[in-house]
Amino acid sequence: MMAHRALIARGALALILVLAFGMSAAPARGHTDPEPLIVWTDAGTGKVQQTNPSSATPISVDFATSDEEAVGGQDYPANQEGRLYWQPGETWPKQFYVLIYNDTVAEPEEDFRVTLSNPVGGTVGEPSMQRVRIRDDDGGPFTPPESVHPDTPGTFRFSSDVSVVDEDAGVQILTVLPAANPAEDLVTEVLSEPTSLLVDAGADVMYVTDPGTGTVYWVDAAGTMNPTPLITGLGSPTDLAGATDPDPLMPSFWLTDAEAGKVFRADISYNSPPSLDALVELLGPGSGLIGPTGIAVDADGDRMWITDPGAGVIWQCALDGSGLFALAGGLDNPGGIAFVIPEPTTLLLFAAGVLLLRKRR
Ligand SMILES: [Ca+2]
Ligand SMILES: [Ca+2]
Ligand SMILES: [Ca+2]
Repeated sequence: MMAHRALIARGALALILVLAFGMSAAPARGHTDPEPLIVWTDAGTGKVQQTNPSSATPISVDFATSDEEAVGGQDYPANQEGRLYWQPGETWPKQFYVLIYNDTVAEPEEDFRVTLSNPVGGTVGEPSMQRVRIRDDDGGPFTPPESVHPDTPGTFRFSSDVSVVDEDAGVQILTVLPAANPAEDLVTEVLSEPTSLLVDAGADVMYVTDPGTGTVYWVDAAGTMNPTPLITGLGSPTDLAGATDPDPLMPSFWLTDAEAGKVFRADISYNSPPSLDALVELLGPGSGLIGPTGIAVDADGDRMWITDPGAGVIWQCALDGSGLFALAGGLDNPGGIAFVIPEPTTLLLFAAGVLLLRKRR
């Protein structure tokens, strides 16, 4: 159980690209394609959120000094201030410096503050202020500062709440971490531990697993989560995979239950609202699975693959669970899995080469 929980936490952030015709609630705009959205689950906060990857804009925040025991103009230049910018895609910390004056007075340590304000594209979190403690070099006593370590990820904040600088150093470097581009809640309800998402763009429906409560919910195109779960009573539903069945009125998806060691197929009826028509256990204890987590489905090829960190195995079987065998074994901790169709690079290069030869003639 504990092992499974750790595995779930590791794979907690599931990302999925929702194509234009999918879950966007935006009205159609003529013939232009609507912007895609990135939708993800966050098991830590219990949220299902979304953002438009094209909407990222520069973000920025001000910094400015103010006195404590250290006095601007005497111990350091007064009113040192500026603004830090992050362009879209820049997610790393930025640094700036403040200047220190060296005097000849024997004195105890002296602090001044540097504070963040006026955020654009995010909010200011903790630590929003860094105390700079000047250590005297003229024989005065020194008391080291006590540091606390608040950190509010996703906000503008200092890398630490306090730093020490020698009076004769002349300069102190401070580090600020950026806010994340803002996301909006797709689902307003907070779930226990949402992990995996599956989008059925054709049906404008999204499925969300919540291992914390052993349920699978569904969400409509407007982001409204049906309060009645689609599936309940599971041990720890971890991952979903699917492809619409040839019969569009009876689509299915496949899911793993890491705690129960099972793999299910869920058959859905798209009446209004969608409902679970049948939950079919395809693989369970005795099949060899120990703690299946990730799942990928190739509906055309009638195969699926399952990661099993408990067994250290990637399993392959038919979509009905038959013909199970270990495709790969001896793995340390296999987690996510995806089905990829490689592009025919070799063929394209060959064709380009032929064109080149013909031109040279
Ligand atoms: Ca001084
Ligand atoms: Ca001095
Ligand atoms: Ca001094």
